[in-house]
Amino acid sequence: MYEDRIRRKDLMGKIMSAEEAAAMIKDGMIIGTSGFTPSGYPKAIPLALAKRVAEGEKIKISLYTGASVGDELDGALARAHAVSRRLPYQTNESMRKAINSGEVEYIDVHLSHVPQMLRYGFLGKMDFAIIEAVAITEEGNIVPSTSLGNSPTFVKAAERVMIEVNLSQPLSLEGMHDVYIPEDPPYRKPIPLVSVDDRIGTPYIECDPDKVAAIVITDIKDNVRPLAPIDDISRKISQNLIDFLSNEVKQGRLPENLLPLQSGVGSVANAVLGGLVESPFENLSFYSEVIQDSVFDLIDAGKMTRVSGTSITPSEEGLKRFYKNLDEYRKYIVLRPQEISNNPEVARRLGSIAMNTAIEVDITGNVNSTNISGRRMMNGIGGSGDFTRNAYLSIYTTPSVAKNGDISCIVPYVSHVDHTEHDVMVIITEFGVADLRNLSPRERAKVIINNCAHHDYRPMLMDYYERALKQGGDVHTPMLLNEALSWHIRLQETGSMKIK
Ligand code: 0RQ
Repeated sequence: MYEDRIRRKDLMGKIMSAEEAAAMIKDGMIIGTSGFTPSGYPKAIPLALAKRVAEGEKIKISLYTGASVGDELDGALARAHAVSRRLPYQTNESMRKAINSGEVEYIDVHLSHVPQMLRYGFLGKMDFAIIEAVAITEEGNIVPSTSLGNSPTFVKAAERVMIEVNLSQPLSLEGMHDVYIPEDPPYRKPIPLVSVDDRIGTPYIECDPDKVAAIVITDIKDNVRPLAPIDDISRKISQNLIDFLSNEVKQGRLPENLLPLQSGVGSVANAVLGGLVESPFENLSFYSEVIQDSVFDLIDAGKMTRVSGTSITPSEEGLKRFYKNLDEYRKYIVLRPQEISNNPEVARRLGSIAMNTAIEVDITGNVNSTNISGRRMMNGIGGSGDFTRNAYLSIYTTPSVAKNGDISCIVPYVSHVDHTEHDVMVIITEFGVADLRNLSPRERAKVIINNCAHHDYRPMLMDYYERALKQGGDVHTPMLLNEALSWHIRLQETGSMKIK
């Protein structure tokens, strides 16, 4: 059954149960795993580890991954209280709870930084890398599954490696990956990638067979997440985006097939990208990290011809479709390590159009993508910052309000800053587009309030803005220090940002 997947025969002796492999993991260890979104992450060993800890053994690990991972890893370990430190991104309910309660120290970091931070020695010495694979080559190298994430550097940096060979992952994923690890300064060279579909590395992760501590055979499927159905608001945001991009083409600021697109994670991002199926654009390319259902829609519609990412992140339906048509999709898709998919040098060179989602935006264009009311961690910055600062065009989309209108997503001042006004070029809500390029903070405020805010909040925002200008003294940035966070305080005290 698995013989054709473990082609280096002297590694057969390393095959063991998930329980035996998990028994090697001790308290205080630093563990790095494959996985980027609930895709291509190890499942059997983490579940076995969580069981041991739930049964009473005292183990707390530092858990490093590519990005978010499935419940078998983040959820099971968080519920077993087996994690003391976590980076760089998560979307799991149980992990989120452990982070916000202070049980887990969470380091919310740009995704492209993680591998080099590990190699530079800032993240400690990694004890084990646990990598999901579809196969092991004759040389002992690892053929990854549905994501690449940080796996190449984790395998290189870890003392030992555990491999989960997952029989549910089709062998035909082999050949889709392109693994390239840059040298570190002062020896780093330009990354030789000038086009979305360039291949610059190997189709496997290099691995010294002597480092392999365990091979576990499993068939647990990727626990992919459902995407919310596309609603009217997302549809309007998508239409506003398409109108904006069409005008950019008309003005000669973008070619007719645009520039390589990057799209964030989540239902809004998927819906916004999906809207391009109905757009006039042809021959689109995608240089991003997550490949969601909408990318398959665009490929199927003949609209998108080149796709580069670090992870296949579909819904359950999308995953079935991906597996069914894998031989076709392979012609279009390259999976890269996140250090390359999210690389600032490459994003700047290719001229990315970065489209990410905000939790809230303020009237001068600062964006909060991570902390609800400044304190409660939602997911993390993920790759949004990697792209935003380095893109040709950086766009943030958000519905104008959240929680049935009790929260305005356009606020006087953001309660946490992930992307500063210097990095954010365009804001889009269901009401319209604020193009902030070449605008001063006073000009930005008027455009954001008038074009993007919900009607219920526009007068309040305008009132704040006008009083900020009138406060006396020198005012470059319209801000009232004693009111900047007053909307969040009102929300906390009354359950709504509206004045009752
Ligand atoms: O709450 O879950 O209770 O319903 O936040 O909001 O509108 O469903 O949007 O799923 O697209 O997520 C920014 C979190 C948006 C995501 C964020 C509440 C809202 C809802 C989710 P419920 P929506 P999405 C590439 C790029 C950062 C990382 C990133 C994200 C929930 O896109 O994590 O971009 N981005 N990575 O009700 C309080 C507000 C709110 C609010 C929304 N102002 N206040 N709650 N919500 N606005 C990917 C990777 O790097 C892997």
